[in-house]
Amino acid sequence: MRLLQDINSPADLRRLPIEQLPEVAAEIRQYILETMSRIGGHTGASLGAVELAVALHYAFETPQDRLVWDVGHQAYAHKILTGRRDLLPTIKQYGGLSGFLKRDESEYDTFGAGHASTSISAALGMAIARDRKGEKHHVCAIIGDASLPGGMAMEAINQAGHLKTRLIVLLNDNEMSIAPAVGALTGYLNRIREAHGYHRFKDEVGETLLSIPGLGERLHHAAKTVKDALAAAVLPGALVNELGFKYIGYVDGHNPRALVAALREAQQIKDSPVIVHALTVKGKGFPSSEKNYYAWHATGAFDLKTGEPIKSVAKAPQYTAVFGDTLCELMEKDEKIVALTAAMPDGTGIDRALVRFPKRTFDVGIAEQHAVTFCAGMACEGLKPVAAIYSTFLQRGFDQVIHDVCIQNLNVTLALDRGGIAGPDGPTHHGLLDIAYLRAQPNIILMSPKDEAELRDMLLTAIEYEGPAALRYPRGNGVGVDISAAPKKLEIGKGEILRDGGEVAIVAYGSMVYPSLQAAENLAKDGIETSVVNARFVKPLDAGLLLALARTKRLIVTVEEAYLAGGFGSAVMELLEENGLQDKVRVVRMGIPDRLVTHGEAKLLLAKYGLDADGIYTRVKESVEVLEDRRSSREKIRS
Ligand SMILES: Cc1ncc(C[n+]2csc(CCOP(=O)(O)OP(=O)(O)O)c2C)c(N)n1
Repeated sequence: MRLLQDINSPADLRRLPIEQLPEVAAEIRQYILETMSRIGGHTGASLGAVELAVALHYAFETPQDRLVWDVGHQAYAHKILTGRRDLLPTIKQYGGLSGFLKRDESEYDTFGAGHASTSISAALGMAIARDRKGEKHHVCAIIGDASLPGGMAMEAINQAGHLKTRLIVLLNDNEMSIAPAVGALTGYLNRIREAHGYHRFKDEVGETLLSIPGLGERLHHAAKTVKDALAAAVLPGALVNELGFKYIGYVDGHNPRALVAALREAQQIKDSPVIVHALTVKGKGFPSSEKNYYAWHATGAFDLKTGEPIKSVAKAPQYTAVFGDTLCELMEKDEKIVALTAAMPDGTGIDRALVRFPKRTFDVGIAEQHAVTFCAGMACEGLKPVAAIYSTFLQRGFDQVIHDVCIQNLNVTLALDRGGIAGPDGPTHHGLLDIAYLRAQPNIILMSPKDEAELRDMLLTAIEYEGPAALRYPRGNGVGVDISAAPKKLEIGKGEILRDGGEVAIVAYGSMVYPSLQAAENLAKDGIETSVVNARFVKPLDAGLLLALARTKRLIVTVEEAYLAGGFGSAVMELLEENGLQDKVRVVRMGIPDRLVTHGEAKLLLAKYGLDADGIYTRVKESVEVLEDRRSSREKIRS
């Protein structure tokens, strides 16, 4: 780290001659590789954006000039250059750097991110604020080619072009999302690349024509008119100019000097927004990641020499894999089932269906809102769509779930992966809100399996249910139960009693069932007998079962891996209140309080909120003790 060791802020970088930027980039790349090989992270995405970060901080006067990164997963070089170099080894770990951008982590992180396609909207807002305040600095949004077609980015481009605001958009075009980028706009960007080849050819022909004595000028002019018409059909002009943007490109996104020149040219454009189109290679600079950039978008730890992942031995299959395989099994039997992912084929397990049923499986790109309404349309015509979307990303499709699916009571299945604490990706990625944001919606049923076998049953139940259905399951491995039985339909709104006895009932939802059983065993050792109920459904609740518990137990403890506000426990309390039983039984709700949950290992975070066997044991024990104290005080008063 000859140069990097002295770069503690972008101002230090800007003191270097431009010739040294490639060396700085090489040092950053090596540092990212060495660090990621030990701890894992968004390796490929960040390797692809090293020169972009170097050129941006060189060409712009940051932090006065505002850089607004989209998603933020590719911004490791930006973090290294902005005073966080030595903290990189803590990234995504509890108490360490965030894996994304965070306003309170650095003044250089002008806008928090994690979800895609927000940068142009935010940057446009900042540019408008700058203009209103009479300030002069630049605002530059950085966005990937797969995030550009996201609805929000398109809406922002539409407004920016209309307002003619001074704004720079740097397009980081590596032809990749996590999987290969999809969609017509991707095809358009590819055509720009091809057309540039044509442009060079055109210039060469023009030179030759000009050199013909006497006729050259006229021939050149005629040729230019015809070819410009042709060019307009394919070149950026067709889209970009019509929307009021200027276009600079394309630029080699791994050549800092070329990038700095393009950005400086963009800074001169005062009367409209401008797109700088940089071509990059995801995973740049490491043979394994360049070859297999799909798998290298984000990685675990790996061998720095061979690129081979350092794998931990998994005991049970991941929920995602069980979901993907079960879906294929069901698609085999029922031609009406169609499957969908929004740019996350691997992450959701839809990759299997994409291979086996390519005509019935869709990757719509980063377009969750469209994904939901697209499913609604298919359901109107009798298909049975299954949309596999992370809990956190379905937040994007909130209104679409209400307006297009639930109000019309359409047969759409929402399979929410990463329901619960997502771990190292942190607050933007935790799936802690889905119960609250879905429970109030009309017609929908909501469920969550206790293990991977029940996930199979619930998927079938959701698909066969004639109306909207959502199931949520956590990130990571199942609990290791036998999954060889064929999926069976569950009775809607029925929970199951797993353990019976005592004056206390623990009613657990989804991922919290097994820890509750474990807690019950430990409590029994202390002489506290508890019933344990697997709720299965939060909507409709098993009213019969819950009301019976309320009438017979002294304490009900609800446990969920979700925000308490609007969650499962709230639903139980509402049920008791509706039936006048709220004073009959003491209810303790366990879940996530109204607080931001940081990033870190999921196990650690769950323990922090008492959502593991030990935490449940302790909470139940304390609650029982409180009840005992009250009982003995009452008895004292009576005697
Ligand atoms: C709304 C939303 N959906 C899905 C994702 C998951 N995701 C993270 S990065 C990414 C791909 C982004 O591709 P691109 O913008 O081209 O950047 P690159 O990683 O190629 O640099 C996706 C789909 C997300 N962050 N936000």
